[in-house]
Amino acid sequence: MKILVTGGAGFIGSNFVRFIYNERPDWYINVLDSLTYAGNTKNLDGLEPSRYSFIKGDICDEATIDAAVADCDAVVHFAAETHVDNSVHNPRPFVDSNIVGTFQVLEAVRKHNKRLHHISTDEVYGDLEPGDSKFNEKTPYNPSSPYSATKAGSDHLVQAWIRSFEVQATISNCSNNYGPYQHVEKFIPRQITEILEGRKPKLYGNGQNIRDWIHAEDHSSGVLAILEKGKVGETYLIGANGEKTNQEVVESILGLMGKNKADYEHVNDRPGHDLRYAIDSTKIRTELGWQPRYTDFKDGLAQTIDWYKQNEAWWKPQKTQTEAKYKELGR
Ligand code: NAD
Ligand code: TDX
Repeated sequence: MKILVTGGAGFIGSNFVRFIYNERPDWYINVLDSLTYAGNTKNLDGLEPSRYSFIKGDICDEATIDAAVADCDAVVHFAAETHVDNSVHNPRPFVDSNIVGTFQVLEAVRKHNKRLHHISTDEVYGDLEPGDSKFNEKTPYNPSSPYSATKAGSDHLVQAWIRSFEVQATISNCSNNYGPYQHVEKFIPRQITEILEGRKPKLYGNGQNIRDWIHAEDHSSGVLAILEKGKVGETYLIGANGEKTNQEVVESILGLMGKNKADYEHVNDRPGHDLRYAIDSTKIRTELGWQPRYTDFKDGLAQTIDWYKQNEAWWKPQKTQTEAKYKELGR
């Protein structure tokens, strides 16, 4: 089995590559990544060239993606612009990579008749009020940000290519991931590294927004289950029952890092900030027998904090520029 992983130098993509490398020793992995600010080849250090190769290239480039898809058995498509705040500030790259890029991936798998798994997000469903039922595979799409609208657009393209051209594709929509190798622009790594640099964690608005946290390794095992056992044409939601308010997460990080739990500050809210996400993952659990390994969020969080403590050389180069961008936004 030779798989092509788009976006494999990013946070979840690289986690998936390492997961497959360990779990499926007879598979060959080819990564295609354009190395935006979010991609880093260091995320893939240590993989044997006999089992892995890397192409620096853009999924929007027809010739590049066509050649890479022709040369594999299956594609797992992670490549995307992923940060909601960036999408509110400058939406264009989101339309390019998430919509046009996914279109090019679909055209290539259609032409070469290859299996595709498309990685999406729970944000395509919009947000929930605290008492609402969790998202499931039948929840109507209702995206709110340029990020989630372009991810929703990419899902619709995949669904259309399945129906119109019988492309052999599956889709997964996962909740908020955390773990090693996540860019310091994202919530959890930002707060850990703020504390490590002697500053206070920063909560948007009142801190009562709820996210449903899953460890990136559990997301990877869910994707592998779908790739091997999923039914073509189907969508699967991946989640680990990890709902927490942002305030609870910041308090946990402060506590685990030996700080006063109240030692955070409130900053300007994100425009259009979604209130709550929550995943009902019954389908993947019952139909594919998948279950998460990290069932205790605090254990996973402690492991993640340790990783950032031990890998300052990995995150330091991104930190100053990231905080300068936040300063411009007043966050
Ligand atoms: P990330 O921003 O860390 O990584 C994205 C990767 O894609 C980077 O390596 C980047 O260089 C690459 N990339 C971007 N545009 C590209 C292009 N045009 N051509 C080739 N490569 C390109 O993102 P992530 O958090 O690892 O997310 C990966 C996927 O998972 C995305 O599709 C995202 O929507 C989805 N997802 C993320 C989360 C989350 O919590 N982070 C949750 C659910 C779903
Ligand atoms: O400094 C911060 N303070 C803060 O309170 C940051 C960076 C974020 N937040 C809040 C905003 C959100 O309510 O924390 C929550 C999580 O924020 P992000 O890490 O930006 O994630 P989110 O907007 O929820 O989107 C993430 O999960 C779904 C990923 O970035 C997406 O790619 C994925 O699809």
